[in-house]
Parts: sequence; C-alpha cells; structure tokens
Amino acid sequence: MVIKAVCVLNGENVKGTVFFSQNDEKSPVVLSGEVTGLSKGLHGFHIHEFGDNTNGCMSSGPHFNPFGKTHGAPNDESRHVGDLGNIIADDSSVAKVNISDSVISLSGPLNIIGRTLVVHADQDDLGKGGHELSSTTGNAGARLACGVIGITK
Ligand SMILES: [Cu+2]
Ligand SMILES: [Zn+2]
Repeated sequence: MVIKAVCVLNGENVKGTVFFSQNDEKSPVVLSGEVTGLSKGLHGFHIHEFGDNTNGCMSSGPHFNPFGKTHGAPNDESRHVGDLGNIIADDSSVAKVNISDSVISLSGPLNIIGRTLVVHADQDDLGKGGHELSSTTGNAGARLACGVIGITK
C-alpha cells in the first residue's frame, strides 16, 4: 500500500511544498516539490529529529540520526538517516525537489512522518568541508525554512 506524506515549508522568505511517496516499506521514498525564495546555488536539505517548531526551526533539534552515525552524503554508508544532501536553486530562486532515498521511510523505525524537513542557507558540505561542523551538520548554516512532515492521502 502506497504511503504518502506532505511538508509545507515556511520561512521568512523561503516557502515550499514537498510531497513524499513510498510504495511499500522496502521501496525508496520519492520526494517531489518546489522551494522558492532561495539564493542561487546549493542548500542543505535534511530531516531533523523532532516535529517541534515551538521556537521555529531551531526546536526541530539535530539531524535525525537513530544509528548515531557521522553526517554524510545521501549515498555514503556513514550518514544520518536525515541526510538528504542539497537542493539546487536556479536563477529564479526556485529549487525543484526530485529525490529518491532508500534510507528514510514512511513507516517503521525510520519513519520520518512527525519529524521536520529543514532547508538551510548554505551548502551542505556532505561531511567533507573540513569545518568543525562538517561531521554534524555539513556546516549548512542557518535554518531558512522548515515544516513538520504529515500524513496525507
Ligand atoms: Cu538541517
Ligand atoms: Zn546530517
């Protein structure tokens, strides 16, 4: 049975909607959507641990990391479950989201529903930037917009 979820990203200038779909628990989760209001270039894109936005995006905590691994690229063996890499904004400040990820899930222990999707100000260096934050956040900078991932039909 297909499971579907949606996230409305809200920030001061950055907005977006991202749809999630997974055909069954063993299949990749497919993300599609659009984020607007971004500076041209790469922006870190993660699932953070908590679906708590009481103090804005800061309340969502660190990257969702149930296995206690080091931050990395989506295709790395060592990655947080929440590490989705970067989205890329074009000249018109729009980033199309087209991601298929085989680590996150919409059910079971790696379920991301109820957690927060965050878009960052800067590029996620995928753990390789040599900055002290590279191994935890990819040094992706401020949290420009976020939203809690919810169940949809
Ligand atoms: Cu993040
Ligand atoms: Zn991470």
